[in-house]
Amino acid sequence: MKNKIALITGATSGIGMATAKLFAKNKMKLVLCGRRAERLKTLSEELAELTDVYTLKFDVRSKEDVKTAINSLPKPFSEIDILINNAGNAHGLDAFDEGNTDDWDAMLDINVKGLLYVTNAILPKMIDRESGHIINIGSTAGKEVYPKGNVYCASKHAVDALNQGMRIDLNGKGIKVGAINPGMVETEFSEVRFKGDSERAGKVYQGFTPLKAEDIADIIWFAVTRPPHVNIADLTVMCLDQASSTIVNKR
Ligand code: NDP
Ligand code: 8X3
Repeated sequence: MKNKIALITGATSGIGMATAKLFAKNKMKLVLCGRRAERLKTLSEELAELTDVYTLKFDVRSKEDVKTAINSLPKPFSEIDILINNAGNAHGLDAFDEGNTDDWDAMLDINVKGLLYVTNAILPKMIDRESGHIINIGSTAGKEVYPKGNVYCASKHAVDALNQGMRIDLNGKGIKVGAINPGMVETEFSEVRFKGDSERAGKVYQGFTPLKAEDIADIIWFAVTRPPHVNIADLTVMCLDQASSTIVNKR
């Protein structure tokens, strides 16, 4: 994997940041993406001691900004071998009839359309090279629907469908496509979902041991280090105490 180039969306936090750190330790070249420039700077300075790093600040919701950013990559970083489609969040946890349409827009625009725009911008060079690996970060929320999960679950079901659709349509073109679907991972995810209410966010993970971002990074690393003929198509992972979106053993 040394010197392979990986582009990670949502590298400023959580699963994306943990993956960036693990990839850097293994000497992969990195393109780190997110909206928070200061975090991108701090992370790239830290990882530059281990590998070559380039940062791109853009909002995945903007089709134009995505295209401009990806097209601006300098030669040493422009041939992306591995795309980690990770940027995404839940916004709100409300019954459907009490839902906030701005939250709905955010989830569908970021988790679904953002993933499409980034993939669309990167794919042509993978097709030309007949080589590449796309990992879509789905969720258990893309496998089942839970109370008040409505639109977030819909966005992750869409990721599940797109993961299958990409794999089908790219079959025979030398490109691996697979999804990693985590259950509850303690990151900034719930802080974002509850709009900065740390107390409410913290309660989500109380009384059991949730997954850590590093657990998912390990699995992503496993997926990208399989032999050329092996593609992890769809992998779901939960912590020991979680059995489904609604069944969590809290001690
Ligand atoms: P975090 O909130 O810690 O990280 C989310 C990342 O997405 C940040 O780096 C953020 O960067 C980026 N992001 C969000 N919105 C945008 C945007 N509009 N444009 C560009 N980047 C954006 O959450 P996680 O690490 O937990 O989440 C990562 C992925 O994992 C998401 O797709 C999430 O749905 C999925 N997931 C998370 C689970 C969990 O329990 N935590 C479980 C299952 C799946 P910035 O703000 O700098 O733009
Ligand atoms: C994140 C996991 O259960 O909060 O996708 O939806 S959950």
